[in-house]
Amino acid sequence: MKQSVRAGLSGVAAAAVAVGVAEVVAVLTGPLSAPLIAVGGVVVDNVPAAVKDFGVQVFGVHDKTALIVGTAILLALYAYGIGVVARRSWAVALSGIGLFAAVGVAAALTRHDAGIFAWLPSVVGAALAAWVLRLLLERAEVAGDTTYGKARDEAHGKARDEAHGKARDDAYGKDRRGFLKALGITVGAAAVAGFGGRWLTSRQAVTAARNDVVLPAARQTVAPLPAGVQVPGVTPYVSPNKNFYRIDTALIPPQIDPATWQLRIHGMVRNPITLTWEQLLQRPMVERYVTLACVSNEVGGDLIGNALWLGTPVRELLEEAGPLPGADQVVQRAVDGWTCGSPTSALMDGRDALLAVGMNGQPLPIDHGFPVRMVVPGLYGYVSACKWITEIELSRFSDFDAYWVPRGWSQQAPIKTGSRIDTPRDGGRRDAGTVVVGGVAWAQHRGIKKVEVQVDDGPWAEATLAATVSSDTWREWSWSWPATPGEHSLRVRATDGQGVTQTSTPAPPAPDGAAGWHQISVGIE
Ligand SMILES: Nc1nc2c(c(=O)[nH]1)N[C@H]1C(S)=C(S)[C@@H](COP(=O)(O)O)O[C@H]1N2
Ligand SMILES: [Mo]
Repeated sequence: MKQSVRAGLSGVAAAAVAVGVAEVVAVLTGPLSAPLIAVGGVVVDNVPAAVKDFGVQVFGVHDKTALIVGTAILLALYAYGIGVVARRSWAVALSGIGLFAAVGVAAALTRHDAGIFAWLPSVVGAALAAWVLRLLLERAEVAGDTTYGKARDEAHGKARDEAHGKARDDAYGKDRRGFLKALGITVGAAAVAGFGGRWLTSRQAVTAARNDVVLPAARQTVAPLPAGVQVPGVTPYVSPNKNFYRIDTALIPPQIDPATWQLRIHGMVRNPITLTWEQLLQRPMVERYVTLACVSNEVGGDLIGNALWLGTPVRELLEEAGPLPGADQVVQRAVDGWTCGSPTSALMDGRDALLAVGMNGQPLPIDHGFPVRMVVPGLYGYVSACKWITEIELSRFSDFDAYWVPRGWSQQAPIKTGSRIDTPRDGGRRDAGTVVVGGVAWAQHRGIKKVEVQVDDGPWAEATLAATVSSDTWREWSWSWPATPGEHSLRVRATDGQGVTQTSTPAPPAPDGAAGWHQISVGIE
């Protein structure tokens, strides 16, 4: 192995130590103070919108994993370079490591929960990395020609003299094995530290507090689901919590202990209100099925899900607070500083906008906003569904742009009518004869009046709508297709409760939601 490669790998191993040790320190200083997470968080908040949209499109709900892996790869390349440079100049390498620490510290200090020790993980990690790099380089150079350490000189003085001799070969072989072993041990230790630290952090999560939550009974419960809401082969009418799509900017979901949670309702109101968790739970609770949708959902995509939410009506709270004239925007702020803004009118027009504490009979999952989030039928998530909410501020659209608005998304974004074919799958094959085509259609708060399917350029055929519980959820549908052999394309379009049919003109998700008809290809044999 070439000396420079050994040096590069030493750099990578040292970086692994930095990251791993930082995770352990972060157990004490807060999960967002670990450099990889802190830097990733800064990237999330600052990358150009187009890059992030690309990330969501390509990686969907795995965009966070992709970001962390990407950051780790960049760091590995950087560390490789530092390792190589260290052979020539230890001073330059040290500055490189210092720069790594500085970036980590800067990122950690800007995160929302930054405590006074948020800088510690990066600094401790970098210091240990420098030490480990030095040790590894000394080992790496044992078989080389540059100037590291007495050990090398002793081992090699002899070997070099017996040029091309067996002794030298042995020394090289032993050195190489010794070096690889040292490298392996270092990376192994770093991994144990990293995953151990992360595991300890997750144990500190509010999981225990969440397990202790006893949800209040609802003042109005929903009737049991009617028979026939579900079409066989179509996505479940109610999305289980563990499969429910997740979209947010949080690399680690905020950990909020309900005991310390508070909601402040303020801004342009007559009576500012502060609610504790206990007070919130004492308010009247209702149960409602509401289908959430993400504005990033592509035509045919799966960033949409339906759940039974338990929560208190937002309208009643707002009425108590008393919005002042002109307060046309309700800004919702999460504990991590993320914001969204909904029209005040939408929250007070009688629809079931909820401050939700329960999802499908469970306390909100941590990923979905524990302990409290907003759910508003008919508005995309980024303008209404604030998770980990701690503030409601009455404001004006002309005075405040929420998180996604300066990033190129519309201030207001009602959910567009949509429909999707779930069965058959795109590219699927079936035997000729009757093929049941099925899927979902949604126009939250307007309801679905009609779904139609078109085969190739044939006439539009009306599908059978499944039962539903309200206009606020999606609706399943099916259509029996007399399928003939050949390659066919199937298209779907829905008409909402107001009689408006989905436009055929495609639109990308930005700035206010994708449009166009979902189309699939099916081969009939
Ligand atoms: N605090 C916070 N709330 C948030 C977001 C976020 O990034 N941070 N993302 C919103 C978006 S874009 C959507 S689509 C919904 C998704 O909710 P879910 O993850 O529970 O499906 O949450 C909304 N609430
Ligand atoms: Mo979203």
